[in-house]
Amino acid sequence: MRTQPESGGLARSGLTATASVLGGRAEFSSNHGTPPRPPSVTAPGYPRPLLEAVPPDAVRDPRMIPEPAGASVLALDHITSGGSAGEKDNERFGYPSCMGKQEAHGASSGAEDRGGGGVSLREFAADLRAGLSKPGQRELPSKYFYDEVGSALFEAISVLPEYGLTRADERIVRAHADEIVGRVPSPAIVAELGSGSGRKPRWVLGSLGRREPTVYYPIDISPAALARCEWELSRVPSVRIIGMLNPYLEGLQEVASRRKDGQRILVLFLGSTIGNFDRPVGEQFLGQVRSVLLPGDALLLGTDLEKPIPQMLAAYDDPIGVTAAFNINLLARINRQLGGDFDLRRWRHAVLWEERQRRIEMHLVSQERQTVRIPRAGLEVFFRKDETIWTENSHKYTPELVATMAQRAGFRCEAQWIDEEWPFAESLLIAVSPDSAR
Ligand code: AVI
Repeated sequence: MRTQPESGGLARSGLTATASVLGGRAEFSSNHGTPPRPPSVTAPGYPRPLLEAVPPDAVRDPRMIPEPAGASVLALDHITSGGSAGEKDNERFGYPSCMGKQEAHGASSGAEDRGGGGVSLREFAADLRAGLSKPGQRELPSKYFYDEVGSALFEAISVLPEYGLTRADERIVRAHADEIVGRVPSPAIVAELGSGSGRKPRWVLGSLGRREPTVYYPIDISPAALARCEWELSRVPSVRIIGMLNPYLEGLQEVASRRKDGQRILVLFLGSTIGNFDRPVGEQFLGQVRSVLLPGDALLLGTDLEKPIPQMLAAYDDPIGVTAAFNINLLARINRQLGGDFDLRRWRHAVLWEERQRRIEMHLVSQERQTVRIPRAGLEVFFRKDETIWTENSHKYTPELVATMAQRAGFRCEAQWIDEEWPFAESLLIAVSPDSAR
């Protein structure tokens, strides 16, 4: 593991060499059939889908969307909810996560119909209508990957030999927890955007707990994810856990409002979740996080780095098909929750490296002409052969780009650690005052 914590500066990583290897056009990889035509992000070229529009009222009619069995609202004393209005702009881009936490950006809280992972079925239906009726490239927000099945599949992805991201993230945090904590002034409280499995924050919390009694606020809109996180971390000495059932920014605001005089906040945003945002939205999000913090507060940001294209493609198209199942489960979820009749065997998973945006894209390819009905979303959609539904972006970074983004958002990069086995960066960003940022 390469360590580059240089106080007040960014040590060179040597990883820039990797970037030059990544020349050339977008590449496709699929173990599940012939590669699809590269989908176009900027130049549509597909005819408008055949779509039966449904009067908006029909969608609002609660009778159209029955309550699912076992709606996922857990009653946990120690989980607090500040209610939710929604980060509609950001939410449009489908904030991702590994535990349904991308729903943290706009899903309404309360006793609404839920489809698992805290998602409202009305919202799901509305997002389907918007994404599948898009002229040109159709798309679905990646936040809908994470129902119970999708979250389990993501857990499986995270242990695949081809997908080193999660292990690298954890390795760095584990190896450098003391150093990370040592760079955050005392006393500090910790807020995590997304509650994950609890494996990664454990090391930081352990280290903080040895320094001083501390409070950890995981922020997630999935009660199940918060409950699991709390269970995983309940034995870390001197750490009190208070789950925040909120969208990320609302939760963070709530945490900030609870801080006592002199306390610092350490925000954890791990797992390269930021890579699933569109780049400008990711940067904007960092700025929003900064606006909730005070100068001197810290953000530990995990970002997956560029690596040779075949390695990146394999990470999202593993030979045993777990990622394919993860992708196709999105259609299965539509069938389960909204009564869709997607024939899953007529779809295949496809992955490409988009050179200009420097991101992996995941798509679902229609293997033949077909019409799909989704009654509870009021949709009937015709798909041409080889037409794709764009389901996810996973942007990749260079260490320098992370530092630049951070700077534009009002942070300075205090230190960066890079895993050598799987290029991945953990960057400790310190909020600077607007004056010193100029
Ligand atoms: C959650 N997120 C950072 C993952 C990623 O790598 O972009 C989601 C994922 N999609 C396919 N495999 C993993």
